[in-house]
Amino acid sequence: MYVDDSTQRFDANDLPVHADLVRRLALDAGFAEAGLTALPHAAEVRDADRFEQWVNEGRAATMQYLERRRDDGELVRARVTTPFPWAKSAIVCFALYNTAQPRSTDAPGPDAAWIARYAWSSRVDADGTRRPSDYHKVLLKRLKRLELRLHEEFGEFEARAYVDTGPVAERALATAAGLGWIGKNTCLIHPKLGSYGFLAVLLTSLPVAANDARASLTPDRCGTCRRCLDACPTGALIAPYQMDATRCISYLTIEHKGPIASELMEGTGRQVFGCDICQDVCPWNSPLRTPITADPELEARPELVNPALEWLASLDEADFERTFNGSPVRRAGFQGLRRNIAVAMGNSGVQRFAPLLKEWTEATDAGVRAAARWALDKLGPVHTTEVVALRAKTRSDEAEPEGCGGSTVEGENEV
Ligand code: B12
Ligand code: SF4
Ligand code: SF4
Repeated sequence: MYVDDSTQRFDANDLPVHADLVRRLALDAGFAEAGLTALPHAAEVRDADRFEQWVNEGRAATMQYLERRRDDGELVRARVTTPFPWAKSAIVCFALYNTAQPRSTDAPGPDAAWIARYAWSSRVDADGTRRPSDYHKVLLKRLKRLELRLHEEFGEFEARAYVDTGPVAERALATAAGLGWIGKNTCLIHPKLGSYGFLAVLLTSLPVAANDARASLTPDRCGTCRRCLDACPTGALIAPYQMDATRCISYLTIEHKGPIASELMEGTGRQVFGCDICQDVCPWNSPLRTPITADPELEARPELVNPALEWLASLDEADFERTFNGSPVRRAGFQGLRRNIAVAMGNSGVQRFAPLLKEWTEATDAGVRAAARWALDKLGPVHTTEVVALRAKTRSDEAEPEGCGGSTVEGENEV
């Protein structure tokens, strides 16, 4: 939850912090890369304007936490110095999650779903058991380790650690800290590590050494490339560097509650949780260029790579909890995942899914029902009178899915 820290006062240590020390300590704490910027950073006004425009154009869909304003109308997360006026520096860390597994764009079998790469993560416990890991928890622990080391060096100072869930525009800070550039797909791309990386931010009251106050920025290396824009199946990348989240499969399959608009279901393809397409086609993530992570807490869970739709559909609520407890996939919820599976089944062209979809047309969840009806229709001729009647019902219910106006996700976010 957002906490108004504007009233907090403390005595910051005056010793300045240096970028090379921060980077060394961040790498020791388990990150692949790290950068440092003084706050407010040089592009704060420009980035705040971009953020404000994005929100004002309604691109945030139902993610209301992005639109939170102070009493004076200022957007809380447009500038990091709004909620954290005491912050003098931002340390931004990058954790690579690129594993050797295939890409979503590699030709799969027709009955395979796709779960976004970032959500596969796991670690092997001392007893040899592989367990799901959630990057929020994994990286927050590393940020805390980094903070502790900085306290050993600098004594008392104020700090806040965030991985995804704070009122902080992490990509803007990462750019300011010199970690990479924002690509036309809106992702932060590190010139050596690509964009399959999580961001983690430590805000501190430590001043930055004069020489390091402005990190050297990475130039935009997208050039004339447009692969991500051309590949996005739902037209969510409405222009270079501009994303309309209401159309993004990642939003639709993770954050959006209730029915998915029928005109977006086809484009959703086989994605049942998140979407990697605009990153998979990016040359900066080419397997020839991008290293594979050696991070023991972000290893892939083989069963989540190209999972069979039939297996996912067979999970009941208890299985869902068992399979995804401790994993980011849990955020979609059981019904949300089932809705997405129904959409993917419709897009698969595999007729043997029809009986199950028919069953789901009577589901209690409106999102699952609408998706199952749409999917049956999409699968085409199924020769029973019952299904013909159902198609007629689908058409009369077409008004039901209404863009992205479903129920609101409360609280802070995950990707
Ligand atoms: C909301 C959110 C989403 C939304 C909206 C995404 C979006 N593009 O805005 C949805 C649910 C769709 C989403 C999807 C994903 N997300 Co997300 N998401 C966030 C979250 C919580 C906030 C992002 C936000 O504020 N968006 C609003 C826009 C306006 O802000 P912004 O993207 O930061 O702003 C930059 C652009 O607008 C850009 N810009 C705007 N106009 C222009 C013009 C020009 C010329 C240029 C150069 C730039 C530019 O500059 C801004 C500042 O630098 C962040 C975490 C955080 N707290 O920041 C994670 C985060 C961005 N997500 C992340 C991830 C991993 C994903 C997914 C890959 C997950 C998946 N596989 O499904 C996809 C990627 C989709 C994509 N192409 O972006 C990572 C990104 C890491 C990276 N390397 O970039 C983050 C940082 C989380 C984390 N801690 O690691 N996400
Ligand atoms: S994540 Fe998928 S839907 Fe969203 S912009 Fe990228 S390709 Fe398009
Ligand atoms: S696919 Fe091309 S345009 Fe898109 S982010 Fe990558 S380099 Fe930039």
